[in-house]
Amino acid sequence: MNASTSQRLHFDAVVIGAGFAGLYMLHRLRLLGRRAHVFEAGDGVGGTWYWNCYPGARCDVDSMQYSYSWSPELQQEWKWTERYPAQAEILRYINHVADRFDLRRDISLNAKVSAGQWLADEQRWLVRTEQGQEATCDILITATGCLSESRLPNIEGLDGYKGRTYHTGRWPKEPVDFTGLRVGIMGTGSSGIQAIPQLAKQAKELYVFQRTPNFSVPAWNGPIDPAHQQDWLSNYPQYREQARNTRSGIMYEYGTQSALEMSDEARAEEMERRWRKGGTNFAHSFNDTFINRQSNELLSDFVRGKIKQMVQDPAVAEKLLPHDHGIGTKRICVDTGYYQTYNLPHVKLVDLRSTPIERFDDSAAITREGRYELDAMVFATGYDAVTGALERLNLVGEQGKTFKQLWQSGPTSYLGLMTAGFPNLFTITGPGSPSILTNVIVSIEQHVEWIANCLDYMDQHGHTRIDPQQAAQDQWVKHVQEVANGTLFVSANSWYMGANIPGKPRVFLPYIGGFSTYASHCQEVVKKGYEGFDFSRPQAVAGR
Ligand code: NA7
Repeated sequence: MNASTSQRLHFDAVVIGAGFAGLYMLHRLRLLGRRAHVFEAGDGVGGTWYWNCYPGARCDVDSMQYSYSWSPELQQEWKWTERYPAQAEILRYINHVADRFDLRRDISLNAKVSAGQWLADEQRWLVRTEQGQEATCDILITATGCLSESRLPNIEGLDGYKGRTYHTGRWPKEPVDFTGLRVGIMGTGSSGIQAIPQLAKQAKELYVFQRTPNFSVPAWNGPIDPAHQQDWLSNYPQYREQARNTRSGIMYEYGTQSALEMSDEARAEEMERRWRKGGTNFAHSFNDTFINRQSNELLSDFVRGKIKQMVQDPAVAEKLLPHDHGIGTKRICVDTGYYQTYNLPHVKLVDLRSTPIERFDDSAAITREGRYELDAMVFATGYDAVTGALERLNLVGEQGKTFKQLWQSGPTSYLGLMTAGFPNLFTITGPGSPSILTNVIVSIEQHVEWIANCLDYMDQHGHTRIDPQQAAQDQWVKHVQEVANGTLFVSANSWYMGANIPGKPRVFLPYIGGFSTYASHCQEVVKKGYEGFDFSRPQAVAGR
C-alpha cells in the first residue's frame, strides 16, 4: 500500500501486527475473499522474533512443535537445525512463510497503529499510524502479541547516563559488540538468563543486577536429532492433534502422579531423569506442581539443590536461590550455562534487594555500596504483558472509552476474543485466553481459525456487526479468575499477574484452564449458535 497522509483507504479487514498471528490471519482473510491489510510497526515481519534479536535469544518450545500446522507442504519442506530454535532461525522461517504465501504485498511496514476509533455512523473502525497513514475497515483484528510492549525501569538519572543502553525486546538490527567493555544487565527473567552467558563471552566485566532470582532448567540444546525430526515429519497430523488435546498445546511428558504419592527415592529419580532431559517439560514432573504447595516445594527444592551444585561460591549461590515463589508460578526459564556463568572471574552478581540502584550518573550505576562504572547497560526488564500492547493502540470504542480507561481494575473480554463496547474488533490471544501459557502458535491458530469461521458465518447470514454480550463477558471474566485462584500462580508476583508494572491491577491475565478445555469451550459456543455474541446488520450498512 502506498498510503500517504492525505489518503484514507478502506479495507474489509485490517490486522495490526505481522508476527505469527498477523500473518496467518492475513492468509485466512484472503481465503475468505476479504480485502485485508496489515499494519506492522517494525521494518520487517516477525513480531516478537523480529524485535528480540538479543544475544542468546531462543525459543523454549521444541523446534518441531514451534511452527504453523496449517500447511502440510510448509510443514514438510522446512527443516529445523537445533532442538530449540534460535531467534534468527525462527525469523528466517517467518520470512519464508511471508514469501511462500505472497503475504508481503498486503503489509505496510514501519506503520505503527497508535490511534483508532469506532465510527458509529459508518459502523466501521478508523485506524491511524504514527507515520500518518489512515484506514477504515469493517473488521479490525489485533495481532499485537502478549509480550511486545517492552518496559524500562524508572531509575533516577537514567536519562543522563551516557553509556550505550539496550532493551532485549528492542535490540538493534546491526551487530552489537561488547568486547572489552564493562557491561551491566538488569533482569533475570527468560531474556536475561539467555543473554547473560552470551554477554559474558564478550564483556571485560559483567555486572548482573538481580532483583528476584528465578528458576531455570538446562536446555541441553544441540543439533536436532535427525530421527526425532523424521518421526515428526512422518507423523505431523497425529502429533499436532495430540498437542491440541493437551493443556499447554505442547506434547510434554505430563506427570501423572502427585509428588506426595511417590517414595522419596522414586521422586528423586524422576526429577533427576527430567532434569537430564531438560526444558520446560521439567515443570510437569508431577500432576500437582501448580496446585499443591508441598509438591511444588519438593520440585523447587530440587532445583535449588542443583543451583548450589553448579555455582562454586556459596554466597553467590545463596543469592541465586529463588524463595519468593514456587517453581513455574513465574515463567520457568530455560538456559544454556546460566548458573555456571557466575563461576567466571569477570562476572559479578549484584543483589538489588540488599543494595538497590539508587541512581545513574553519566557513567555509572550507583548503589549504597558504591559505583559500578559501565560502558553499556542492558535492560532485560520485561513487558507490560498481555494488555500493554492493546492499551497503547488507543482505540476508542463505542462508548467513547479506550481499553486503558475501561480496564482500570483488570481486562474485560469474552473468551479473550472480543470486548463489549468494541464491535467488530477481535483480539488474537487477548486477555482471558490461554495465549502465553501455551505453545503460543497453537493458541494463535485456534483464534485465527475461530475468527475466520465467525466472519464466514457472518457473511452467510448477512450480518455485518458482532458484539459480545455483557453478561457472557462478565461470566467469562469471573471464570478466568476463579480458575486461576485454584492454582499457586496467583501467589507469585509475576507478569501473568500484572505485578511487574507499578499501578497495574493485580489480576491473572491469561486463562489457565488449559488449551484443550478452552478450545472445546469455544467450539461449544459456536455449536450453540455463537452463544454470548450478538449479530446484526445496522441501518448504516444496509445500503453498502
Ligand atoms: P520478565 O520475565 O518479565 O523478566 C524481567 C526481569 O527484569 C525480572 O527479573 C525482573 O525482576 C527484572 N526487573 C524488572 N523491573 C526491574 C527493576 N525496576 N529493577 C530491577 N529489576 C527489574 O521478562 P523477560 O523479557 O525476561 O521474559 C518475558 C517473557 O518472554 C518470558 O517469560 C518468555 O515467555 C519470553 P522481578 O522478577 O520483577 O523482581
